[in-house]
Amino acid sequence: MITVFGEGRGFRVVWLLEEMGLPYRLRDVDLLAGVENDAEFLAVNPAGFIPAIQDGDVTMVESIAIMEYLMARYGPTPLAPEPNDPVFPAYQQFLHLGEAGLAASIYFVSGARNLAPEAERWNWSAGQALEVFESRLGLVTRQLARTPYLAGETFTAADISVTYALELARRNVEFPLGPLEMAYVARTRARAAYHRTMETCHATREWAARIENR
Ligand SMILES: N[C@@H](CCC(=O)N[C@@H](CS)C(=O)NCC(=O)O)C(=O)O
Repeated sequence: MITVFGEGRGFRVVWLLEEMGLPYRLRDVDLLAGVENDAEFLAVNPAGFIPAIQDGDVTMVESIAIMEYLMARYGPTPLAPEPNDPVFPAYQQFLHLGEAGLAASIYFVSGARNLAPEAERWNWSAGQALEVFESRLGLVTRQLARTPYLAGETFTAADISVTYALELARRNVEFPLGPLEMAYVARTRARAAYHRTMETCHATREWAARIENR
């Protein structure tokens, strides 16, 4: 049984597990309450960030690396096109751009806007992170003008990676997504596995409901 520690970007991992139909359990990690007293979690990830997984003897962090591990170990799966598939380069690029370009940047904008002291909310680094997010988002928009999914005609793990980042931007910093991205997110969110993921990820669900009813 695979254990996923923490939501946040763990949402991607749970979504992938749901898409692949693999058994797992989600173990809550409350970052806001602080992890210093959560000895079980700190034994898994002494650095204290989420998500982490345990799969038998395997312990891993980094949501994209975890997804690649799960697809390689328990695939093959259409969520990960083969290297000789013409869509593979786009798949690989957007799988990583979803975290390294998009989520990693907007996460710090979100921290500044939602957690920082008032005077720090619009600081220079948050502005730089927002610019990085916007420039990378341009690549997503360009691709979505050509194809319904980031690697072409079919949904892949790159869409899990990027959808998570777009949802984070929309919910946490009220980033105004354009019509192509809004239609794309509506498409990826319509998947049955996304709905099951939302059922499991109660903290994400509650946070999303609070924002959407605001
Ligand atoms: N690149 C990592 C980012 C992990 C990350 O920053 N997670 C956030 C929550 S989604 C976190 O644990 N933040 C608290 C911390 O870094 O101490 C991934 O994709 O898993």
